[in-house]
Amino acid sequence: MSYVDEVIEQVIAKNPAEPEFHQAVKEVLESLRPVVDANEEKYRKEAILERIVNPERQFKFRVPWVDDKGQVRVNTGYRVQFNSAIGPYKGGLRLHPSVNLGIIKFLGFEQIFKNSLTGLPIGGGKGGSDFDPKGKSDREIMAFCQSFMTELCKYIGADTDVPAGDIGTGAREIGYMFGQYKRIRGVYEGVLTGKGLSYGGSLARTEATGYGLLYITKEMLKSNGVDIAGKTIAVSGAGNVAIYAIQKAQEMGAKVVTCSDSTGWIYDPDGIDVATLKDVKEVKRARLTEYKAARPNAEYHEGKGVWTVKCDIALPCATQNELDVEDAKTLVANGCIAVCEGANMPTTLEATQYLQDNKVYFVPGKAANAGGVATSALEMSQNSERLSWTFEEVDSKLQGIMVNIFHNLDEAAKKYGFEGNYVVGANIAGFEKVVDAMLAQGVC
Ligand code: NDP
Ligand code: 2IT
Repeated sequence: MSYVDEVIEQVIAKNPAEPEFHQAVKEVLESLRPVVDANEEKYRKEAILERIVNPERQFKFRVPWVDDKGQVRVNTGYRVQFNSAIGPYKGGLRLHPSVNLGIIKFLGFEQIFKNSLTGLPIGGGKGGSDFDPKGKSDREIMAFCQSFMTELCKYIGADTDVPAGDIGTGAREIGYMFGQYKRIRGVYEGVLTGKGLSYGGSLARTEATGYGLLYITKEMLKSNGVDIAGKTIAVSGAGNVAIYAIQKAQEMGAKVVTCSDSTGWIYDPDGIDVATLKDVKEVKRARLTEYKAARPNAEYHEGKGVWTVKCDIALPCATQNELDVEDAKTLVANGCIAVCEGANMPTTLEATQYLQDNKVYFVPGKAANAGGVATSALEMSQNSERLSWTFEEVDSKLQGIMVNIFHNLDEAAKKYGFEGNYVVGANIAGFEKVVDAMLAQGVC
């Protein structure tokens, strides 16, 4: 049996009931075959694949907090410190009822290669909790965040592990967590990114994931002779990534006609109105029915359906496995030419294969959404030098990073004979740097 197949089998046997983690490992290891085959003897002796699929460390802890009725509630907190070969662990905190160890491990595993692709010195990690922020009062959110950080603060630090936002964790939650970290540890340091601008946050971090997604999408299309201006785009999600992806796509002259949340989706034939969307989601924290109420020309539909809308480009920006093979077939039948992942692993393995077989340009999340963590690393740099850069400075560095990521993965794909396969390109380009650092650092 090949080394790759052996390790995939081991991962499944040793981590039962973690299907998302299995999926992420399969996607990465399958596409590393050309590199692994070329170095099989050395990698086997050094157990490179076994080391890369096993987190360096993982924490699971109790998070008790008191709700507004005086009732004690208990959630589970996680932090997985996956790989520190190229820098301190870096990755977000997800707050969503679906969170479990397998989900955090899939996200942490992806983060290793994503962070490597940015070219910046950050290792891979991820954390979160099964806490559901929906419908909670500000005081309840603060109570949860303080309790969560009371335990988490033992394992993190500006030079060891630097968490950030993800689903359900935005500026409000980061603020409460930062306050609690400072109070317990007694140090004012860049231990979290995505902070508010008044206490060490970076300009353009809020926009970075969505903007970065559009910078790489535009560069990828350009290199294939396609202009993004004038294209129709379907976006899923209505959170941090989706909102700023829509904004930048419109600035580039494309028309975005959809967005969605966990209960329904919007089709707006006039193009999504970003100011209305921000008001509904960032200010009122309401459902998309409020968007429809403010925009009578728009349609609101319950459930899932964004991928049924005819589009040239699809940008999934909500959550994992939200675009399956049936959706992929519909997109292809409707003439979609590109899918670029704003979310982490939003496309199933079968759907990815179908899209690639049908010559749809496909940029995987670990490359396409790397602008968020890259800008987090820029926030860490600013915190270390105790300076703040201008919006333009950060944004221009972000553009440079995203363009660079595209060319690195394009070249890695070509080098191994997989021209145009950006999944293979991203995984190989991300992996090579991490392995080089792991080999140099000996058995650890
Ligand atoms: P937010 O919490 O801001 O928004 C998430 C959006 O996706 C919301 O519209 C939410 O709907 C929807 N959503 C979440 N879970 C589900 C679900 N199970 N089914 C249907 N819809 C769902 O998160 P972000 O925008 O930050 O994150 C979106 C994706 O991007 C995630 O995969 C995240 O890991 C990834 N990502 C985020 C980065 C960042 O910097 N924030 C960086 C790189 C990747 P509702 O409002 O109803 O909950
Ligand atoms: O998935 C991701 O890359 C993030 N949620 C952002 C991580 C970060 O450290 O900014």
